[in-house]
Amino acid sequence: MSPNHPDKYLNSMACEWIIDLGPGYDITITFHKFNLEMSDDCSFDWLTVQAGNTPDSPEVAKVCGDVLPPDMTTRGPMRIVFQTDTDNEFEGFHVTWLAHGKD
Ligand SMILES: [Ca+2]
Repeated sequence: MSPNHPDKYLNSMACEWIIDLGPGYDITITFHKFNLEMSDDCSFDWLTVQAGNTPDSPEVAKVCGDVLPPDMTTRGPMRIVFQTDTDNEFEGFHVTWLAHGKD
């Protein structure tokens, strides 16, 4: 969940979540609520999902606005980053995750 959800998130935040159960697991996230400041290139407030556990991991998606994103799955660990700019706060997001063994 974004900080303060379901109340508004704060300005100038950078949050990171790493879901890492080791290489034997895939991770799927499901969005239940999603409302971030909208911009064409998601440069104001945004959430990114990366396949891996480091800042250099490949990006799966970068999302903003108020359209509920689809489920997303990574093979192995997932890194989620939420960043906001200096004005216009919204209610943020609520995400749950599941791990699946590869067997
Ligand atoms: Ca903002």
